[in-house]
Amino acid sequence: MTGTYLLDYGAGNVRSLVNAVKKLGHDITYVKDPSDILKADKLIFPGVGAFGSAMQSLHSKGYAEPLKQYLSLNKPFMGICVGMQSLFEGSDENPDVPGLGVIPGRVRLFDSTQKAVPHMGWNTARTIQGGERAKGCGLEEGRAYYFVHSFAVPFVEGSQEAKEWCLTTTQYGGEGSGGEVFISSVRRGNIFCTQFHPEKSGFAGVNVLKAFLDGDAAIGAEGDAALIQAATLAPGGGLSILAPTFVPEPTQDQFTKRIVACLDVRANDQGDLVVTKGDQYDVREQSTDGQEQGDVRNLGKPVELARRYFEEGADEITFLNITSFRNCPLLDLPMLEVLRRTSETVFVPLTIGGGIKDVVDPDGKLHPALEVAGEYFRNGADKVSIGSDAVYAAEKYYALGGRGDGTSAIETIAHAYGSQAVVISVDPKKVYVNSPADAPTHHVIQPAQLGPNGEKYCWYQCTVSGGREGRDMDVRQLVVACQALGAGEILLNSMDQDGMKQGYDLALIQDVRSAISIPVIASSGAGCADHFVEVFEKTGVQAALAAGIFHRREVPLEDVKSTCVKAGIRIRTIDA
Ligand code: 1PR
Repeated sequence: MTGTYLLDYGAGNVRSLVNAVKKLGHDITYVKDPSDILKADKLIFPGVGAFGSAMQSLHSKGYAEPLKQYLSLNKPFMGICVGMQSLFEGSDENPDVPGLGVIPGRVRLFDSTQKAVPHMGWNTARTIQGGERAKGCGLEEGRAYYFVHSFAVPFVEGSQEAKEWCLTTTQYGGEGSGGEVFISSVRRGNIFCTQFHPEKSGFAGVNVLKAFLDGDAAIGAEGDAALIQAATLAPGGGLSILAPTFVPEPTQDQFTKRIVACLDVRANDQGDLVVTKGDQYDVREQSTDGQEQGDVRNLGKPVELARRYFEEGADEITFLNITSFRNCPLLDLPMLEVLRRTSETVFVPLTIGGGIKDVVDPDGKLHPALEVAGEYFRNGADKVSIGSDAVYAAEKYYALGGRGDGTSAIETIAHAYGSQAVVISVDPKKVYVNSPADAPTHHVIQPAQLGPNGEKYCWYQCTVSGGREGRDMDVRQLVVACQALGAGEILLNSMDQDGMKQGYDLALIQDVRSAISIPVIASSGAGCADHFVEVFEKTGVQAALAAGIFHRREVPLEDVKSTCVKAGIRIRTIDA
């Protein structure tokens, strides 16, 4: 069968891409056999995870040679993220594993000394050569696209890859913060690849996919027709071509801060899955005298709310299954259906948390956390968020003298799907002390306000099971261990601030930020748009999350974004 084919090697969420393609009115067939590759009229390769495992999968499934052949025939091809990186000669991520070598150049690790790595979030893609080569690609100057990667091909002016292949560049980091310019998309002949994820880039990304699927993405521009004519297949599979002359315009860092909408989900007393919201993690209505606990608060339906937030401009959506500290058998994961349905209409990154751990089915069958996470990825999640299990993993890390043994959920999932897919959800609670000597094994700070008995100091205790149990570990110990084990991002809640609408816990966030280099999402306490400005300006955090004010329509997402823009904070403006 001819048509559009998807080259999937089972490494992550391809559901969103498939849904986007279908939504655009096209059919897509999964490559199941190497011979399918040459049957394709158009081929999409959405690489996810590590470079080495992607290349190994291509070879072990027998896809590498037909893929090279397909590319040499100059048939329409779209590579996404690792799907683009695999076309280069190799990557520092797995130095011993060669790439396909179709494009000269190597993929390098970002420098994390002055900026958070992975580069995770929205950034623009600047076309070079005055945008001529971008014609027909659906790319728009100035619009933001979603990136999530630690490795990229540096843009080196005058290099072969820059002259012959580079379509857009993107800068991550500004002057004085380790700014690096990299190749964010390539195009030559019918080969078009993006480092960013069009299927996760809202309407801007859907336009890029549409251009490719509707036919003119790679061959429309006149300039490229000339380039195609000049192309000859060089020994070693690379295309040699007459270099065009161009002067690239300076790129600028346009990396934006992310606004995340969070949906805490659980079954209510009637057994319906609802979005709920607690105050300091208590999600039940209180009687007027505060003596009795009422029903679980019901703030809406998960799929409908997620869709609303996507349309209102949320940069990411996070679902937390908050009662999954109970055993949640793999056979009965209600959030799978929520994800499946959400990914049909929501084209921004989706994170799922709660219950990412080893689970046991009623028949006694054990499913490792990696398998649980795999189910979620296949059903539309881009990241999983680990709570309680991360605390246990960190405890083990310290018990082993500061190393992992490769078995924790963090390690196994990061190894298979990449660090960027592993978020750690932290549920800390303040413990006040009179002096640092009162908590000698913990990292103690001076909070902005004194404790209830005039205490000047506090430490942040990690909890498990949705805050029900405190552990002998402070938040700094936890995040340091989780980063070392391979986590790619921290979702930093605060049990004290949750639902209180008094603003984020800035001291906590600053403390965590200073301890690690992976991105941090500030969470808990947003009560107005200015709280977002405050947390971005005072802590430099990469993302800020809120729940209650969005669910109750007290502060529209649009107001949060416009307030941040007015304050000079770079934010992805809402597109349509
Ligand atoms: O331990 O891996 O099964 O994960 C359980 C997950 O469920 C954790 O991510 C944990 O944070 C979450 N969770 C468990 N119990 C609750 C609860 O509220 N009773 N929710 C809970 C955590 C906090 C945030 C909230 C922000 C913003 N909720 O997710 O959305 O505080 O709220 P706000 O803007 O209204 O202040 P595991």
